[in-house]
Amino acid sequence: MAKKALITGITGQDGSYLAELLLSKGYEVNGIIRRASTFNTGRLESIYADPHSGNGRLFLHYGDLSDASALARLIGKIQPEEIYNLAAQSHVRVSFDSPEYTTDITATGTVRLLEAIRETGIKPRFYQASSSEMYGLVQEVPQTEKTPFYPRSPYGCAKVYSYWVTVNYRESYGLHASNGILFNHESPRRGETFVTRKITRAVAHIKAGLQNKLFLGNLDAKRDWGYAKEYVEAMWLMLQQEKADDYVIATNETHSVREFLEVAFDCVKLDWKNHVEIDPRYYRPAEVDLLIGDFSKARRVLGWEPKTRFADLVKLMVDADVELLRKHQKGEIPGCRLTFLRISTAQAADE
Ligand code: NDP
Ligand code: GDR
Repeated sequence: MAKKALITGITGQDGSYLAELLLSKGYEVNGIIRRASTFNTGRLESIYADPHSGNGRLFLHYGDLSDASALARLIGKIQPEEIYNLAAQSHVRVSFDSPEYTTDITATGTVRLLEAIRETGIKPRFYQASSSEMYGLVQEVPQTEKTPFYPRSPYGCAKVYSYWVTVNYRESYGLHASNGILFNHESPRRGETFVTRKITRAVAHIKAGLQNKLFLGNLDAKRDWGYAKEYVEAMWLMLQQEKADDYVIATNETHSVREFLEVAFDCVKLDWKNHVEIDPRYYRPAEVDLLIGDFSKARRVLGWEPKTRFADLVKLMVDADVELLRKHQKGEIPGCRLTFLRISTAQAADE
């Protein structure tokens, strides 16, 4: 019998990479998706098979982290051995505009899921997508599993709650529950309003003559940027350990947004200074200035370490956006496949 996993946030950047990883390891993968008026399963296109073909091991179910009864029903029905909680309102800037909603999904959503697990009486292993945003205002560098938290946004505060409630359910109920404290991780699948992808998309458009200016906020912020595809392996490794625990996943390198711009524009032989303008709209009421993670515990216990370093990551993302734009311009993005997927996932609701 294939091991069963349940992923919340499967349609996001990390969810799609994790689903691919688990399928490659022989798992049956179940994902919770939200009903949306627009199509939100694009990142799963390459791994989705029509459930009627009988071949697929990826199953999508409608649900929402705001809907406790649906969560309990799904967990009871699927009986997963592993649950990965990746769903969140994950945009830090947006969390200042929608603090209550962010708290409901990114904080309370986690305890809803944990309670749903308790209600069903099964004992799956549980992964919580914790974040380097919990460190917020710099207390020490590099940040480790022992560095105190000082969140600087409603998002960061919500993630601190989820971190602690995960620890609490581990200690109170003996649940195998682990926090991955992941530092920023990026890829060609990164959401288009996060700064890295915003830059690499703009680079492709500017190079093609479709855009001239790129408006950004704070260029001085420093982040520890890694490659998402490698980070989901760490999530899986955490749930394979005999004992649940909390781990920093990072590269132990930090770079400013300005450095990201320099390398990205350099990939297509352009000077970023000719194209970037500051728009204070993108400033945050409170900023996280410096993140750099010490992943030595993950290396020691999980045998995990990052392979893709900063310049290679930037190049990989620029190349992907240049290629994506080329395909769009040539009409090579297959529309009919998208329609097919939309129909199939709609049918998943009737399971
Ligand atoms: P994304 O923003 O790409 O994906 C978020 C996912 O959550 C999407 O699938 C989204 O669905 C889903 N979601 C949002 N709201 C709800 C809801 N109310 N109910 C159910 N699902 C919902 O995030 P990433 O893949 O980048 O990140 C994954 C997780 O890891 C998040 O929790 C994020 O906060 C955290 N994290 C991310 C880091 C990063 O650098 N990427 C670093 C550290 C932590 P839909 O497609 O419908 O919007
Ligand atoms: P972050 O990522 O807030 O670290 O959260 P983001 O890419 O949004 O910002 C990184 C830094 O860039 C600065 N910045 C801009 N950011 C955006 N989005 N848009 C801009 O125009 C812009 N200009 C400058 C920001 O001020 C910030 O300092 C991400 C998310 O994936 C979280 O879910 C996750 O938990 C953390 O990473 C770790």
